[in-house]
Amino acid sequence: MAGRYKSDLKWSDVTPKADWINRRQLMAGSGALALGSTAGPAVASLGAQKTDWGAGLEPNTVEEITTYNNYYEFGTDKGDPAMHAHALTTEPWSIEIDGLVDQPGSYGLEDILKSVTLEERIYRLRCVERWSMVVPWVGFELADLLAMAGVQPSAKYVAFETALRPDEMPGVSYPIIDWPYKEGLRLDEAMHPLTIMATGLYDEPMPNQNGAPIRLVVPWKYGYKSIKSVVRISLVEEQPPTAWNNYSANEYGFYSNVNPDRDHPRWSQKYERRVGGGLFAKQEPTLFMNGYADEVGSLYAGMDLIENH
Ligand SMILES: Nc1nc2c(c(=O)[nH]1)N[C@H]1C(S)=C(S)[C@@H](COP(=O)(O)O)O[C@H]1N2
Ligand SMILES: [Mo]
Repeated sequence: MAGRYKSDLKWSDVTPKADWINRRQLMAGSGALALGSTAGPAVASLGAQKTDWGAGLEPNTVEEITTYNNYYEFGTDKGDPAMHAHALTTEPWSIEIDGLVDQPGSYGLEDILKSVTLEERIYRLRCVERWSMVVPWVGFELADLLAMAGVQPSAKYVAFETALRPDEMPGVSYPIIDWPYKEGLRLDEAMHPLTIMATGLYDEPMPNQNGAPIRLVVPWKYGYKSIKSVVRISLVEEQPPTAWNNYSANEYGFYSNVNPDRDHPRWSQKYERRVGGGLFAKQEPTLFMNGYADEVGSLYAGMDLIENH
């Protein structure tokens, strides 16, 4: 498609050797940082197809990506998910697909994975809190999963829900948001080829703290739209309620497209800081649509993006 970034580079070609060493230490190391439930030095590579997405972007290290997280079900500190998310049971896993679809039902992750092609997608991730990263995700297009279920013409939006497991998620005993974590997209956003369901990163199964075994990734929106550990996908006619919008609608809009011109009521969104750059990392200008405006700008033609923030 037009606007794809062109390159033959894979993350392993552009990741400095020090990161490899980091990563090997990590994998040989503590269970808290284990990569997925079968983690350990013998974990098989996912063998994801390399793609053109993300050429020229240098990924953050696996250590940065797996130790600086937002996953409030496991605590609100950036280090909490790495400490606690190992308790999440990720096998077996299924996603309930319901609402306006031809084939509603429970879709086993194993079965889903038999009928999709895993690709590596190196994407920028921009959190509404102003930090950013670059992550080499492994996943497949959400459109492929929606096609399996058969979207009916009356469907206009897609709603997502994270697992709610009080026994495994220490964070849900605090009523920070109205659990389970919920998100939503307009159908055309969900069908866009940039929108993926990710099952891994750095060519390994998804670490629990990053949303194992399967999470949404929508790179042109603030990170909170990219809901983790998805157990339900509903095709609906009306704009669905979402966790952060319910919490504070003026701060967190339904669209949440990255936009340097629409400040958060409590801080400017003009700049961001890349995780891993050290205490004195310089700020960089926030990119409109997180740098993906060429691909997705047309989805919002004619819309007031301040009002529809
Ligand atoms: N279920 C769930 N999904 C979630 C979150 C969360 O707290 N719970 N945090 C969101 C936020 S605010 C961000 S920035 C990203 C962070 O993804 P990462 O930890 O893989 O970098 O996950 C998003 N998905
Ligand atoms: Mo975030």
